[in-house]
Amino acid sequence: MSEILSKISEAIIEGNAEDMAELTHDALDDGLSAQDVLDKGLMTGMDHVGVEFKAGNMFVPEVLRSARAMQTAMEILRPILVKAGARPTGKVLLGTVKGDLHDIGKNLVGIMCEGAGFEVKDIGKDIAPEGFIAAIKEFNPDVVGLSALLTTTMRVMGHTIKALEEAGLRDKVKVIVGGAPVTQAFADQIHADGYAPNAAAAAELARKLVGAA
Ligand code: B1M
Repeated sequence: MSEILSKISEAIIEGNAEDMAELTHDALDDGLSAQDVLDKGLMTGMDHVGVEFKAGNMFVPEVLRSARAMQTAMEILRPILVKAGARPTGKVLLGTVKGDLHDIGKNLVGIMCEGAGFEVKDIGKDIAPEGFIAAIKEFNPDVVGLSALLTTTMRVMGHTIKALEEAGLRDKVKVIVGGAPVTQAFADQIHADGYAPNAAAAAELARKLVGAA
């Protein structure tokens, strides 16, 4: 890997948002493509963060710092990637379901999906089924991601999928679900198209569902 890509990857792992804009511009000035900066710099760093977080060696504040550093670079790369038509993977709509205010994991899913080439619309937390329906009609996503962190709000994922059926939208989108209490068995029970245990797996699953992986 080139020195500048290693520095970018390290800055992600260290959560160094301060130097990220300069590093990203340096890489582009060196002639690297935005896609290479994303795949070989940012994603390499984020993959490492994902592994360390899962192993219990990194904690939420550190992961959030890494996520911020990623966002700083993505603000520079996003317009270039869009202009270049790089990996037009598809569109992902994301939200945490009604009654649930946890959004840190959902935000990570959004970043990983962006990194995987999706256009992402994040409609926030505490989103009622009608909120998802309105956003689907407006944004026309390929994949809808529902997040829930509470055993009490998990069931709202099922209500949301039912509401999509009733609104005649269920066949137009793939629905994926995730969050700490959610399991594959639960996803099957509520007729979701897929379940992912973490943000990287969610992006990978979304790519699979749109036929990009
Ligand atoms: Co709350 N909380 N919380 N909380 N909170 C939990 C979830 C809890 C397990 C803590 C505990 O008791 N041990 C517990 C839930 C118990 C249960 O239902 N079984 C709990 C509770 C009870 C509550 C309140 C009810 C507390 C109270 O008021 N009495 C309350 C509920 C508020 C509400 O939502 N209505 C509450 C409030 C809060 C805060 C607001 C203070 C804060 C949230 C801040 C925020 O999100 N902006 C908070 C926090 C931070 C937590 C813990 C400590 C951390 C959650 C987190 O961000 N983890 C949590 C305990 C814990 O998990 N250790 C806890 C880091 C994040 C990166 O992981 O969100 O799991 P996570 O996301 C992962 C995966 O789950 C997955 O990918 C992510 C990254 O790999 N994933 C998806 C998530 N969404 C996905 C979607 C996908 C695919 C994968 O596809 C679409």
